[in-house]
Amino acid sequence: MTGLQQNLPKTGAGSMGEFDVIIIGAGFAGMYMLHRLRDGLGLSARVLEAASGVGGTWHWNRYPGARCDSESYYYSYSFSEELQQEWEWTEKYAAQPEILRYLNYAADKFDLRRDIQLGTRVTSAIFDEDGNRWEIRTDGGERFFAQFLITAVGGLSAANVPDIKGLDTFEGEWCHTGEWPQEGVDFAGKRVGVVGTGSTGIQIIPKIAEEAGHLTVFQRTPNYSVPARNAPMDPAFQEQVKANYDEIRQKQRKTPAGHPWDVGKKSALEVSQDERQAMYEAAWERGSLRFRSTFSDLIINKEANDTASEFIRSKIREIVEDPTVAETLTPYDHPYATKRPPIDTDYFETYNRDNVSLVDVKSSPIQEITPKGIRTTDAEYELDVLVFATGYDALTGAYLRMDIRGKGGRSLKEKWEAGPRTYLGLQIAGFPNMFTIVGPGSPSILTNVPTSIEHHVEWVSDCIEYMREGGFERIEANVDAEDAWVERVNEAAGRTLLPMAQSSWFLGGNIPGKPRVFMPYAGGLPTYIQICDEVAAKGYEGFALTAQRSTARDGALKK
Ligand code: NA7
Repeated sequence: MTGLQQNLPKTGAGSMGEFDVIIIGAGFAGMYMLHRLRDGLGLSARVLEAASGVGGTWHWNRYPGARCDSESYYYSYSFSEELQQEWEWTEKYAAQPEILRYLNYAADKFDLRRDIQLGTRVTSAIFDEDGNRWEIRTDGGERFFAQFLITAVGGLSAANVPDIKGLDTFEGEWCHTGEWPQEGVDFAGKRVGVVGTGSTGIQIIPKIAEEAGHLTVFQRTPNYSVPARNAPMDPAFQEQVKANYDEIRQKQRKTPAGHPWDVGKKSALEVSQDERQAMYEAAWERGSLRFRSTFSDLIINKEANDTASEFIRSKIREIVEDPTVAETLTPYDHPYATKRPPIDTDYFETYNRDNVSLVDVKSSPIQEITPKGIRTTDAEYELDVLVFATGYDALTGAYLRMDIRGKGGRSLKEKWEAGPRTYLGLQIAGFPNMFTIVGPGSPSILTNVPTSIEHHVEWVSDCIEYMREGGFERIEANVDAEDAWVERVNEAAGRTLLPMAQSSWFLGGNIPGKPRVFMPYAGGLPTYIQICDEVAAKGYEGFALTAQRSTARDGALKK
C-alpha cells in the first residue's frame, strides 16, 4: 500500500474543519508528530501535505542517485522498538526508494493515513487572538481551525530554481532535483546539463554520466567530497545493530551531530605528519561523513582544518586525470565541512569519462538560457535536458512561501526580514501556539535530522501535555528569551569555522538577497537537549503560558 493509493480525501473548497492540532507536512516529522499527539495524547489532529504521498524530502527527491548520506540503520525512527526490529535495510546508505518505502510502511503501521490529507498545500495561517487558535487555509479553498499549528515542513523543501534569463525559452526539458518528475527523466543518449555541485549534484552527476550521450556540468563553486563506500547491508551487522539499538540510540543523542560515533579525541595538530596522513587515509578508505570526525578540531581550528582540506585536494588531483579539470574541481574558497560535506560514489572519477565535461561558471558566468541550451560569457552549450541541482531556499523558504500571521496580524515575512528569529528553534515570539520542527535555530540540519526531529516532536508533545494538564490555553515565546537564543545561536556558530563558507545555505549565502544569518544551532545536540530539558523542567521558562478560559470550545480540548 502506498500513499498514492490511499489517502484522506480533501474536504472541498469552502469547507471547514476544526481540530486540536494542524500539522503541516507528512515527512519524518509530521508523521511522528501525528502519532504522538493523536495516539499519545488523544488529540484530534490533521496533517496537511502538498505532495501526493507521504515522505517529505523522500517523496520529492526521486532523482537518480538520491540516497541518504547517513547510514540507514540510524537514519530512521527510534521511537518504536517494534519498527526498528522488524524493518530490514538492504544497503549501508538507503537509496530514496527504500526510505520512501520505509516511511510508507510506518504510515501504515501506525495507521496514520486516515488523518493525513495529501495534495493540500497550506497557503496561509492566521492567529486569532480572541479565540487563541489558528485559521489555516489551503490551495483547495479549505479552512481549518486549530488551537495548535505545528510546522513540519522540512529545512530543505523549498526548491531554488535560479532566476536565469531565458529559462522560459528553453526548448528542451528541464527540472529541479527537489521536484523530480514522478515518471522519471530519460537521459539516454541525450545532451544533458547539470547546474550545481552540492551534495545533490555530486550524487546525480555520476548517474547521469552513465546514461547520457554527453553530460556538461556547470560548476560555480568546487566542493570537497569523500567516498561514501556504499555496500549491501551485511546481515550480521544488521543483527548486531538490532541487538544493540538501545545503546546506539542513546549514543546518537549524546554526540554533537546525532551520529552513533565519537568525534576523534586528538587534535589534527598534535600528531606527526605521518600519523595524520595515515589517519586520513584510513578515514578515506572507510568513507562516510565520519571523515569529518577524524580529529577533534577540524570544525573549530582553521590550521587543523587545513590539513583535512589539503588531504582531500590531493585526492582530487590523484583521481582526476586531466590536471586542468582537477584544478577546476579543487575547492579553495572555504574550509572542508564548513558547507554540508557531501559523500559520493565515483564523483571525481566521473570527470575521467569521455562523455563528461566541466564548465567553470565562476570564471565564465551563465549569461542566459537560450532555446538551445546555456550561454556563458565564453560559449553556448547545446542541451536536450537541463537539470538544476541548485539546492533550496533552506530553513526559512518553506515558511515564507506561506502567509503566516501572528499577533496583531504581523506577518512572519516581516518578522524575519533581517533573518529568522526563534526561541530554541521551537517557537517564534508573536506567533503563539505555533511550534516549528527543525526550524531555524534548531540543530536540525547540522545533525542526523531524524534524531533532532524525534527530540523536537517529543518536546512539543510533552509541552502540549503539560498545558492540558495545567489548564493552559496558550503558549508564546518571550521576546527576551528569543533574543537571547538568537544570540546563543550566533555565538555557537562563531565558535566554529562554519560561517567562513560564505556561499553556504547554512547562512542563506546561496539565495540572492537573503539575509546573511547563520541559521542552525551549532552548539551540538547534547547541549541543545540539555537546554530544552531545563526549560521544560522550569515550567517552560522563557515562554508565557496563559490559563484556559472556560468556553464550550476550549472544553473540547480537555481530556
Ligand atoms: P546546495 O548544497 O545548496 O548546492 C547547490 C549547488 O548549486 C551549489 O553548487 C551552488 O553553487 C549551485 N548553484 C546555485 N545557484 C546557482 C546558479 N544560479 N548558478 C550556478 N550554480 C548555482 O544544494 P544541494 O541540493 O546539493 O544540497 C542541499 C542539501 O540537501 C545537502 O546539503 C544535504 O543536506 C541534503 P554555490 O556553491 O552556491 O556557488
